[in-house]
Amino acid sequence: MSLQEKRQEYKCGDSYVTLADIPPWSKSARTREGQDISPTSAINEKISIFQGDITKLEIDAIVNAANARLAGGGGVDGFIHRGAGAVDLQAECQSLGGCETGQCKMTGGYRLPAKYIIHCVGPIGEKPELLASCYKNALDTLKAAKLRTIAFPCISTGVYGYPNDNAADVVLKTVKTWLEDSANQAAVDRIIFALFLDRDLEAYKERLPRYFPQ
Ligand code: AR6
Repeated sequence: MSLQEKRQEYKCGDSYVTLADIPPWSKSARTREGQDISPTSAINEKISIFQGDITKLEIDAIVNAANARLAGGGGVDGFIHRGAGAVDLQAECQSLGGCETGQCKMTGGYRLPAKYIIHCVGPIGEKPELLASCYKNALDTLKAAKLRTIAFPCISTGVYGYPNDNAADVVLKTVKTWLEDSANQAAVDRIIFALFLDRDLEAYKERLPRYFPQ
């Protein structure tokens, strides 16, 4: 199926967002913060922030903040199931036998603009190692599948109650560490932080210059 034909099938119609619409962090405004740390210039090409609905992104994979039964639910999980076409996605999810906290499983994207969904089960409450494990496992899964673009919602910070600011620190540290491995860095084109709420946008804007100085 050509891209034009696939676009006709998107449940979101023509409100999809392409990678070309999302600048990398390297093109975002420079700030004076964090200048005592050496610039992470190559890595800065590989990350972006995007405020909005993750289900609109026309990229290789979007991450779902799922539950252990992979049964669908509210929050971003609800958006993703509706955007994919709930019946088809639910059938594939049911065949997977659930997923442990901190782990992930991949499915097709169905009628989403994204080709695949990587379903991560985040911790309930503040458990930094399990949250970090979600992000690392999703990135390893992306790389193993030879996919190159991915977007993450703020896993666990909604229904599962992880404090937003502390989660942002865990996420940025984990992603930075993953990207510091040169094979990982070469394997991906873009890691997008899809931020739905203003408070998360603020948390990331405040921290990005510290973790990824320009
Ligand atoms: N795009 C991007 N981010 C979104 C969207 C969206 N369309 N919608 C919500 N968010 P949550 P959790 C943000 O509660 O805390 C479900 O019922 C939201 O603002 O979706 O990991 C599952 O089935 C928040 O910042 O996930 C599980 O049972 C973030 O996504 C449980 O909730 C995560 O909030 C998982 O809870």
